[in-house]
Amino acid sequence: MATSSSSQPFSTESYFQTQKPPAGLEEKSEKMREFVEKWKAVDGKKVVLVTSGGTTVPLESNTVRFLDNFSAGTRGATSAEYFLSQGYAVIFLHRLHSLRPFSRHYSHSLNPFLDLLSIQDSSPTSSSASGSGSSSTINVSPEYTKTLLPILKQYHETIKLGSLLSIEFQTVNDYLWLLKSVTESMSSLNRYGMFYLAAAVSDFFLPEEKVAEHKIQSNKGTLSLEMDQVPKVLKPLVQEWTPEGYIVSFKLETDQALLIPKSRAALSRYGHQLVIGNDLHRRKFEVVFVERYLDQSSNGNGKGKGDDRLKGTITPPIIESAQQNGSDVDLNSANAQLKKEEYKETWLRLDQLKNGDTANGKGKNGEVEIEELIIKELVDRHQRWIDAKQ
Ligand code: 9Z3
Repeated sequence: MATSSSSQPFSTESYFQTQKPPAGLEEKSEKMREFVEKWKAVDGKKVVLVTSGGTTVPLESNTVRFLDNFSAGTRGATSAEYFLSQGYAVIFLHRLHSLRPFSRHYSHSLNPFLDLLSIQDSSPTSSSASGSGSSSTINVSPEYTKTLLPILKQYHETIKLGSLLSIEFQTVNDYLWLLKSVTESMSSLNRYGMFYLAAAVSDFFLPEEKVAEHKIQSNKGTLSLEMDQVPKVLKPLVQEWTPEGYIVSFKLETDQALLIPKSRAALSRYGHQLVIGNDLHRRKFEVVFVERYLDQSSNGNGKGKGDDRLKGTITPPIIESAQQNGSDVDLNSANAQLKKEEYKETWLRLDQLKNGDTANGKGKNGEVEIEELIIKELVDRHQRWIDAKQ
């Protein structure tokens, strides 16, 4: 299974030239295109792409084994609900079988839906579900009605409006093709499109020519794998596929000290609007928004100080060319330019969860979720992004 690493790393372009599109791509793309067109026709309607869940990397084409990325899909499913309640139309691009908006409240492990129900024996005249022999009605137990009702209402409202489109992926290849396709459709929304990239995307993959056809046999002893790097599609996404979109990526770290530097590096590298940093163990009650803007004098993209300043979206050209061409760069002018560059960090916390609570629970009493705070902040920023163009 060991493969040679002598080949060039994949660029985004060479990736899409060499790796086959997944089955069903056309059909899913068409659905996403239609959804975007429908909502584009509604004046002022904002559309968000929420990506959610982990991507797999199959080790065999008749897949028995695969590598996975950690994510239950909680962040994405929860956020999608809050975007809907803020009036957005939502494309929910998610890992097959991961959590989904609304039904996530009653996942089989956390809150099995059968536990909500009770059986009531009915008189022969009442309209009821028929069981074996006797006639019974199934009710939601009164103690659960209060929490279920608002969820059910929002769910029905969403169905009625048609404001949620769910599309599934499984492998990192599915994800990349679908992301490219939906981004192309959404680019026509200009600033009314937001990208909320919460899926946990593999950094490594096995190109199809290196994938074993059949189940890898264990009788050879150890298994060595050498994987190729997944191309950084965020760069063309920001700079070519949808230059006007409001783009939010997530940075996941397990070492808290790396969160801000890595988030800043991502902003500087891709030039998008916002990175949300989260630590694996603290992600349910603490995240950090990292943004970048250039001051007025740096390269023309900033708009002065104060609340109305436009967040910078441009990597200083001198750094950009240094990144592309190696290190041949005038360090003095690069430094001068970087000094004018500013980053801003904003921490969002569910304070009540700070002491001693497990990182895997929701807010106390199931009431407060950090995604509610995140989405409120984002809706604000997105509106400012739209207004800044006018
Ligand atoms: C995230 O960081 C998400 O917040 C989580 C959510 C995956 C932690 P859950 O679904 O977890 O609620 O269980 N997503 C992005 C992870 C990622 O792959 N980021 C890349 C990186 O960190 C950049 S795109 O390098």
